[in-house]
Amino acid sequence: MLIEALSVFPDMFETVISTSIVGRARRAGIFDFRAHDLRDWTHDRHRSVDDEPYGGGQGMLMKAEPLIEAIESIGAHGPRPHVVFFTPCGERFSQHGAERLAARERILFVCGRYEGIDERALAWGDECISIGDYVLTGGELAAMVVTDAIVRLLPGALGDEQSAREESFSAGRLGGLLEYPQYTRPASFRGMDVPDVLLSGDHARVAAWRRASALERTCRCRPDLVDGADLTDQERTRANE
Ligand code: 6GU
Repeated sequence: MLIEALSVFPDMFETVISTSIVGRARRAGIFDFRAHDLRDWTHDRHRSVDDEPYGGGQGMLMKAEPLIEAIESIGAHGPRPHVVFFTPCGERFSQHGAERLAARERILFVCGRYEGIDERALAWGDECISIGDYVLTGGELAAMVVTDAIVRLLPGALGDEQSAREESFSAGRLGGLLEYPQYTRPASFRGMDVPDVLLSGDHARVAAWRRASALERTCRCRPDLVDGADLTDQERTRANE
């Protein structure tokens, strides 16, 4: 997979793309990443990428021409990229969205800055993504969040193929519940003890405790997820108490 970013701050991506699991996956050839400087597609002396909004109002907008020229010229070689605009007006990103994007051969992330993007440029995109209900100064961090979520799903990116599937939000073993609480050594620390059941060696009891804990935690922290979770009748009853 090839992931590219179009940005006025192309250097922002370097650390994320070369560190830890994402960095290892890149060095292993599981994906490649290229950042493009939007100013390379400007033609004026000041290399301007923004201008004032028609109709008035505060702040500056990203101009359509450099964006469109850049998208066309980046896409002119190789497979057609799936073009994603990052803007707070996009559809909210989710694990399902990560799974969808992870199946693409080539993705171009277009990172918005300033107060917004000239609406006409959006026609050159396949979708708009927001990473949540808060406002960032630009789409670069959002693009890195999405890159991280995608890369760890690519075959071979994680040491253990299972680990991408069994955690929070995946449709796997936990059926859309949050992950259960976990502990490692020591068993006792500053008066805080690991639950006895986890030390019991009784795998069925451990599994039952984890399932009940995942349900309890989901009810407490993310009640919005409970409706869509895959629960037994008994769990559904308990969740509604
Ligand atoms: Cl994609 N961009 C900006 N500027 N702010 C955001 C966002 C994106 N997603 C959430 N907030």
